[in-house]
Amino acid sequence: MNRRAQLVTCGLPYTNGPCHIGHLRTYVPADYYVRFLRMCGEEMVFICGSDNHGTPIVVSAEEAKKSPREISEEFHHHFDATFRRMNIIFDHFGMTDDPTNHQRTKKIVESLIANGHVYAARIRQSFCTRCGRFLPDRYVEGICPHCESPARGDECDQGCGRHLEPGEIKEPTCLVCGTKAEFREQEHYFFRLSEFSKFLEAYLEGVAGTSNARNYALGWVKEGLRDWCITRTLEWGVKFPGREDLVVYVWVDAPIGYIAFTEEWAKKVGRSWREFWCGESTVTHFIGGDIIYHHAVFWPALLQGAGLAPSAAIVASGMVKIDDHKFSKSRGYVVWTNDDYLDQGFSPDYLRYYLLSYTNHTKELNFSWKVLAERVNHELVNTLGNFAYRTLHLATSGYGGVLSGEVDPAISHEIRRTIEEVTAAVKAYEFKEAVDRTMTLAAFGNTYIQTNAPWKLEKIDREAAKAVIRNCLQITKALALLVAPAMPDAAQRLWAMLGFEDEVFSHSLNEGLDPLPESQLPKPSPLFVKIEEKTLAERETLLQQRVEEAKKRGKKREVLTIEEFSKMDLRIGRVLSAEPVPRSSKLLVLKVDLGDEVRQIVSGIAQFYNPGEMVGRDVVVLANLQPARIFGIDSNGMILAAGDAASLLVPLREVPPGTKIR
Ligand code: B3M
Ligand code: ZN
Repeated sequence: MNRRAQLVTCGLPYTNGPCHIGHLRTYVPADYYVRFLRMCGEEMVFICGSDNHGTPIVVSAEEAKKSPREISEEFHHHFDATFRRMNIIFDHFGMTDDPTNHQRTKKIVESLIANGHVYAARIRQSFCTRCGRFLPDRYVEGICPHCESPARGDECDQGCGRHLEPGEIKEPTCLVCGTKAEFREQEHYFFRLSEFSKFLEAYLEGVAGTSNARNYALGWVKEGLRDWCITRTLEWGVKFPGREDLVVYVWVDAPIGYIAFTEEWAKKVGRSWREFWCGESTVTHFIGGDIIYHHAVFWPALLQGAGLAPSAAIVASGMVKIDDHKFSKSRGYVVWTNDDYLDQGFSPDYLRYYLLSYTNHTKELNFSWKVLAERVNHELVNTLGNFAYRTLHLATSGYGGVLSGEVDPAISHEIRRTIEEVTAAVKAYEFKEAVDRTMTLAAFGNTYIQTNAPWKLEKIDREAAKAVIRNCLQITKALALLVAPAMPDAAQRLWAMLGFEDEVFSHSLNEGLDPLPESQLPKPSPLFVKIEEKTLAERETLLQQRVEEAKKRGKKREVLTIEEFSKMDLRIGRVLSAEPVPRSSKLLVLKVDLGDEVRQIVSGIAQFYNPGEMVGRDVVVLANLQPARIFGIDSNGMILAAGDAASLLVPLREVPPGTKIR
């Protein structure tokens, strides 16, 4: 067994918005991992904190008319409290803007400089003449130079996912005022990342964790690394040593937060942070799949450059979808941890179970209320809950509690095998497999109790019935311990129903094999409750409404510039002839005089107008619509009409055919 402690961290949430299911997709498995290994007897330290710096927070603070520190403190407390409600319990939850991190960042940057890994260079940077400032990172939007997708200043978030260096983005516009930005020269500091290629290749070959982290990062390193600009022109952040006008890039001081928070924790408990960051004990990072680059490329190079030990493992989770749509707060595809879930009275256990067992950790996870309800009702209620309840009910109603005697070796064998296999899965970061395997023990118990039917057996052989119940109680005990890291609340309740007065977490998994002491047991109560149809429908409706509202909002916000409007060639046309289109009840083919030419236009108005009444009419024509073939007839333009009954737009006073509409 590993006698050294293991430090586990989670990616730090930015303090500019509330906790949602996307966050939990990383934190719940990390919490499960930590709790599980603790129950295997390992010493685990679980560290996280909030990420307070960087432009997203400054932008949000400006919008909220608050200081970045104020807004950071608010969301810091929000995350701290929300994680606790979800039973994600860190040993320490710090803030990157606190003095420990300012000091630690300064020291590390100074040693990078002293070790020759940093140089100054003049670069072109986006500058907004209207706002009169440089536009770091999220202050600017434009086009990705690699894949031409719309991108943010420091990241191609909608396209290839690449990190963008300052000045790289094409067609930059200022996010605050919408003005086209220009490029201006400015002095910045660079980290010689390119010189770490060899080191990174070797490091990544050996790093533990999930293969997605290792493989993506190796690919990037092999593509070739460029030096990395580590300063920004911003007030908010950790000052670059010796420069009052520059702060370090948030992706420098945020991971250093992991060290600072270890320091803060170590101080509380009288230990040293060096134990973890100088190579003696291991560090494992749990992160979202979108920040692999930062943790598997920048971060190990920074640590190495500063003379510290690169982390032992990187565990990257797949992305979250909502109802098969890309997770998107602005488009309404989001589940807020408090408002939508916990405040509605749902147990943290259910969501934890779902997040752990929906799919492999590195795969995309789709959340739907329907699937949540199905899995809770079928697996938790019908399998695990049902088995535990039947066992405890039989034991208490027929025999008053735990019965004396030996557990069948075949049952002990099954329990031992489960513990071993689940442990192996957890250590391989296969959390779905671990939780599913745990549930197969519950299913095994159900089959066992059903086949042996102690309620019948007791009428012919009471001793044999007792033996069956004793076996079932042993399985129940093992289950309480095994499910505890996934569903702490349910496990604790089950533990109490088994007659224990202490905390299930003070016990090790292997105690699942130790016989239960003979004792009286309290009357059991159901472990889980079903999610009702009605509740499910409410949740689904709310999500749909939110998506609809977001659509409406999105439409309203789509504004055209006058230049864009004038791209439309709208003109008055006079209908010269109109004929029905063979085999179509909806279409008329019109010849329209546009002054200097006659156009053929197919129009879907046959249900509302006879060909005869169209001839001689003046109508509004969109003349530069892309030509199309409709029912085999060329159509070159569009007649404008309003509403479902196609009320034609006509000029109020007569104008000659071809007159431009402005
Ligand atoms: N604050 C959030 C993210 O990009 C970012 C993580 C920092 S981890 C050092 O997911
Ligand atoms: Zn791109």
